[in-house]
Amino acid sequence: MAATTLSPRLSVRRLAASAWSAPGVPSALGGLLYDLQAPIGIDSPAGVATRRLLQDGPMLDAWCSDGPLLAGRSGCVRWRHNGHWLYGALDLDEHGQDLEALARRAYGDVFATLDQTGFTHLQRIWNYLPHINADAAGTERYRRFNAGRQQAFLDARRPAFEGAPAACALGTREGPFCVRFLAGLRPALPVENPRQVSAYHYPRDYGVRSPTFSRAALVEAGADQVALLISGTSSIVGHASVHAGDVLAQTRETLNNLRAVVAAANARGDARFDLATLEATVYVRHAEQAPSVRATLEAEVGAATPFARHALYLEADICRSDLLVEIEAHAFAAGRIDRVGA
Ligand code: 3EB
Repeated sequence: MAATTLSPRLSVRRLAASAWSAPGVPSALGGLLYDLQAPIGIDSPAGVATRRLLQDGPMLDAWCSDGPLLAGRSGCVRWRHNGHWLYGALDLDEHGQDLEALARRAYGDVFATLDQTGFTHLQRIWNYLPHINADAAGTERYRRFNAGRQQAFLDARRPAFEGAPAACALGTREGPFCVRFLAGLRPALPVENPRQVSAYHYPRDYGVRSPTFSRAALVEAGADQVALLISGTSSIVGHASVHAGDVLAQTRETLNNLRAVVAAANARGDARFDLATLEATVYVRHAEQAPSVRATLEAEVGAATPFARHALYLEADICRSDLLVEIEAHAFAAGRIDRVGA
């Protein structure tokens, strides 16, 4: 295997959607566009229906690396790669199909993409499900999604428990079922949160099939950089949602969980991550609560920190109906991953 120092560097650029066609950005592997209908021109990424809060103008996260890109399709997945990193996207209209079957097929196509391109290892997955908390024949749609997702991992003989990729799953109020993913040539190192039961071990009260994700992933990002990719993080302690109905207490508990994940990541190598320098995406269920969520984050983390200044606030539903806020984040730091320790 090639030395990781020879890999081109992976980076994320958080941009106004209108900057997609700016110099440099067209070589992005892909863009996660947080808006359903941003008119951003030729070859623009398909958006997800998460409305920006507190500030105007749709944003995107461009996942970038160097070198010529190869683009292709595998089933419903559109992908681009540079020989080191692959970014894929799919958008499916349900047309009344069962979400469990749809998720199983979608993830089947994700794994077919990985098999066909040789990018064996998922690093991060983003899921956007219309009406995530709605009931479908007696079962919440998120739970149906979990059943189809886990089955697809098992179908493909991929780690559905320990070793699952970092992920998030948010609810949209319109638009298709969307999956975005980043894959690479080496496995990410999964990181769990000691304050929380691993999601893949949640008890059956949360659905007969557990969610398939790790709390975070450490990734060798090239040029001796390590990326910390933190999954959607919410006000869950153990396996229970806490502070029902209190969005500010949920925000503070979510920060406690983020701190714990950062500490767990820092124990797995010499790269040093810090809550204050994470680039965060903050999903808020009720748009009118966004100003007080922001004020709480600024009070807790510091209004002048990169965390507070770069945070992107989006309207979305959270995968449990008692959760009002969820935060995901990424950061890059110089260092190496300790795959043996801990
Ligand atoms: C949680 O901790 C909150 O189903 O992929 C967070 C991150 C959550 C990812 C997923 C769900 C997912 O259980 C919800």
